[in-house]
Amino acid sequence: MKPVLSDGVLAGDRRALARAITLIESTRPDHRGDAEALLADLLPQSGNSIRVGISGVPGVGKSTFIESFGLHLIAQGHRVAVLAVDPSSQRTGGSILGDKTRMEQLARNPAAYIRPSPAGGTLGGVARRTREAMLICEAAGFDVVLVETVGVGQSETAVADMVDLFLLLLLPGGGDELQGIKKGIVELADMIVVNKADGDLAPAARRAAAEYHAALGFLRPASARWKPPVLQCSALHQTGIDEIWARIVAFREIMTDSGELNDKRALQAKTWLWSEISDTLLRRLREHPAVAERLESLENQVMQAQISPASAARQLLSAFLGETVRAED
Ligand SMILES: Nc1nc2c(ncn2[C@@H]2O[C@H](COP(=O)(O)OP(=O)(O)OP(=O)(O)O)[C@@H](O)[C@H]2O)c(=O)[nH]1
Ligand SMILES: [Mg+2]
Repeated sequence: MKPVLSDGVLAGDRRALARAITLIESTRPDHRGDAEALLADLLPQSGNSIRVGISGVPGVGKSTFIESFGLHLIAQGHRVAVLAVDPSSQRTGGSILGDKTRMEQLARNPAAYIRPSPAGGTLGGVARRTREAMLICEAAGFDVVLVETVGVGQSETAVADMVDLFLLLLLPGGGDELQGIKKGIVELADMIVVNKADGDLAPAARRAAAEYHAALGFLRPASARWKPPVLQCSALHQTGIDEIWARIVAFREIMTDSGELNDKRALQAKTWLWSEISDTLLRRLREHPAVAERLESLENQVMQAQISPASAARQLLSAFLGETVRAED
């Protein structure tokens, strides 16, 4: 049976959209087949958006920024979906929902769709469900997808791996360490925005922007055609927002014309394929009775240096595959 759900999604029906995302987020094994059929239906209609990742430490103003930025885009006729990757979220309904007070207007706007991070699970699982939700939102006609993540390390890499442009929000003043930004995150950014450039904080924001501009000069940009700019804004007072969007549009134009955007998405899809394979293999391996039986004891022996990790791995793989895995394999 062809899932009619996909028709509802394609027609832009919000309830169908919500149900579709609930289906792909389901961890019930018997839902997975329906979810894959739905995605197969929708995949040809996906991809027509600009995908923007937004990250920054707690309190930098991500929610406030998404509210201002989203409303600015909607005023220009865009339709904006907001998703999140936050595997640490224990809060019911994930992080964004509890945030709806900060995104009050956006949450009420018919041209916006806000979906909290899928609750629980590994980063890999949460990232997969967010990627799939992104495709569904695109099929439903959202032409801008914002993927938020809180600046806690690994999740930024996962988000950078699923978006066209990764935007890092920074606080006025202080270097990376002072701001609690993990090593390597600045390198992921296609655009840096110093938020809270208003009132008493304006001079500090200018200084921070100049410092980051200088620091980026030492990094080799990911693309020869795009040097990550350092901008300033006030999410609270809605200043600098239009400039940020103008740069994102410019980025998309340059990257599309050169073919780099296509290449990037193709590579991301390939990476996604391999993470699906390794996630499934690892899960099956752990669940395999002959492996499960020996796992704990071998782990302990490795930890106590009684057996080498390589040899323990071979024993577990042999148990899993039902054939001997030799050192030279
Ligand atoms: N002065 C000023 N304050 C801001 C600005 N943007 C956000 N804030 C304030 O900073 C605080 C944190 O803002 P949020 O938008 O909740 O920050 P967040 O990054 O979403 O925080 P988490 O959800 O905890 O990760 C709030 O008190 C905001 O009002 C800004 O542009 N200027
Ligand atoms: Mg927030």
